[in-house]
Amino acid sequence: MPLLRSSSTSPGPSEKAQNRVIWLRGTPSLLPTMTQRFYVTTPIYYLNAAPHVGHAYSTLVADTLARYHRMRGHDTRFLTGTDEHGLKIQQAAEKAGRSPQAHVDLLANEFRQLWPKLGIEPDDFLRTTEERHIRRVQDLWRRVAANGDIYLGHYEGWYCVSDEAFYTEKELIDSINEEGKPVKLSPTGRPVEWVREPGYFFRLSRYQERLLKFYKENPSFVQPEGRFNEVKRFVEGGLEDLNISRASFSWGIPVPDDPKHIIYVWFDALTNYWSALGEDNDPLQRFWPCDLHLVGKEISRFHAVYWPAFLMAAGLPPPRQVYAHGWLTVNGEKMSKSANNFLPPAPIAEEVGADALRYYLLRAVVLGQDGDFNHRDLLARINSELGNDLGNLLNRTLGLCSKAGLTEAPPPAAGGELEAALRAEAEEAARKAAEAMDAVAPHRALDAIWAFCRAANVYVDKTAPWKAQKEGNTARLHVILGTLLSACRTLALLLGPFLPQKASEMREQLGLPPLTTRVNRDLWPFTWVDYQGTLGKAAPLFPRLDDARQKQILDALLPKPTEAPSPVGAPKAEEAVADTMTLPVIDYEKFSEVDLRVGLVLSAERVPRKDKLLDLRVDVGEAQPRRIVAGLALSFKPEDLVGRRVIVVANLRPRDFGKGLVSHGMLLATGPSEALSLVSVDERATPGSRVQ
Ligand code: ME8
Repeated sequence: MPLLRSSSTSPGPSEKAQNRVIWLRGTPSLLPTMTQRFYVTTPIYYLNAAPHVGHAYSTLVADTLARYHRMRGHDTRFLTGTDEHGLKIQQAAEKAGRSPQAHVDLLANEFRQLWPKLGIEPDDFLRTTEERHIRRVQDLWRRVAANGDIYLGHYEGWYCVSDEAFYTEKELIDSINEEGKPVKLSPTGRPVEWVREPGYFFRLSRYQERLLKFYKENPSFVQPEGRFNEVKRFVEGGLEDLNISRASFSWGIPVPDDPKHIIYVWFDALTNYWSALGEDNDPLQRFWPCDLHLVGKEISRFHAVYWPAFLMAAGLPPPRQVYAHGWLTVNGEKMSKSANNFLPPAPIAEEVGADALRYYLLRAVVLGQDGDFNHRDLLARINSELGNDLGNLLNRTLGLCSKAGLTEAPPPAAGGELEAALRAEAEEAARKAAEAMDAVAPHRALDAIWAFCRAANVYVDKTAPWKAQKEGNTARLHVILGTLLSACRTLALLLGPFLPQKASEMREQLGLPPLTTRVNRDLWPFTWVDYQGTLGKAAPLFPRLDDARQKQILDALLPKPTEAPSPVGAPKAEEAVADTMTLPVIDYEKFSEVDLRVGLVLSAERVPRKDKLLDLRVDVGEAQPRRIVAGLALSFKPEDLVGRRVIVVANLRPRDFGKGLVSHGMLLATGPSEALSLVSVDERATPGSRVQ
């Protein structure tokens, strides 16, 4: 849970943040006169590629949290931006035939202009090539150097340009390149190179104890907990001094007083969270230390180890929390160049609306875990959850009001048990959603809000207002419609952070003025309020997407493979006969990561226009048989395979052969593709049992 902090005084520019903050946990109404602050950041994105749905995800979660805290009356700041220095950017610019500055100017705009299209409204957008940032990076460097924590040395070791990270030998992965030669890769699977150059070092080794003490004193510093354990293990394993400059290229911020060196891109980038708050006397300094750095899981070490250590060395307080979220795949596949599936978010928002995209990402992905962006699931949720549950509720309510001849909300009335129960549901939803948002769990908040939305729909069915109308029971009809209007008003408030556009459309239809937030005024609907006012004009909130429209959307949005996929699900023939002696020796741990299972082939069919492929259904002990597409057709007739027990690689990433043909596993086989032998087991083996 992030910690909220309060200040009873309005901060003077020269006050030291550490002296005036009081930290509070959880919902804050205990100290209503105190201003609570919330400062949230996203990673600043590299400009070597266009923004995709992964970038949108982090930024969207931060935006939703910021909107929630603003509604709670907290003094809120939300920062995002772009990471524009380093060798990776210099190389990308060279490849594009532009100067690095022209290159970053062009790409930074793509990011900046994207956010409003997704309803994302950062308070600040920082570019690391801006003067205000450069000055503060050099300032931080000087502070760390003045503390005796920077020295000039000589670096010799592994560097990964894609990760912009130095690695020790033991962190690297042994692999084989396309020519079959052994190579070393970074822990993220990218190429590394041996670097030898003079460089400045940060005395990270001095900070092991202080970091461990800090972690102990701040038990929720990194979330989720599993990531925190990884960070702790890394620090407990011993810390080496960190190279924090480069001398072999020039696209970066010069080291103060030694411009032959440029500052290492991570020292530069991490400082954005602090540099965006201006100089020491800037009123924005009240936001330091930051409450929440929201990042992808792959960069938790930079944020949870190096960044607090740099800050400690500079005499500044470390951030309050780092939340490392999981990675998104697209229709079950990792985003990659070859799959051509780096999904740009703007076209999705154009097709289905920004709020539908926001809802999908926030509800369908459990923050902290890996998740999948699935186009069909997106459309299904728009129709069922947004259209049927939410849109219809508002539409039915306003429709019933209009039938009853109401242009104003009826006067408040207590009603009976059903009304009391719905009011209780609303208050419970508000409480649970606030708790979830305080714990950085937007998906849980939406679960709670939807439970209330469904309860309101059930209330309509149970109270059957059309009956009251038919019977001429106006008093009862007014109680029901008044309750429903109040429920819709509550939903419009609860959904404000998640669906900002639709929430304000809901308010408009209900005849409510636009919501304006103010520091120290809590607008969260913890208590039920009877809606009173003049009703607005009804219009469908999420019009139903019929089959034809869904097809049109899918045609527009589904990634198109750029290259013909290789025709087999099983390994290529030449790989299958490769001499294993050329492969590196691996530990049992590594082998045990491959989930081999006994499978029973239930059906097999040829694939039209793919003469090597067979489309199989294989029982691997799960609730449903798996679809496995394998390159077996030149060696087997489909009917020969049915009933055979085979060995399935069950945890291989799904592979998309195009046109909806997705393989969820691979069969072990050997031989050239026209004379394959399948690896099989005898009939005693139960489908689904592990092979090890
Ligand atoms: O690492 N799923 O920048 P970057 C979810 N400049 N989130 C994803 C994602 C995916 N598949 N792919 C990317 C950098 N992201 C540095 C950061 S911060 C001081 C410097 C999101 O452009 C996620 O937030 O590689 C991840 O951490 C970030 O984009 C990486 O962006």
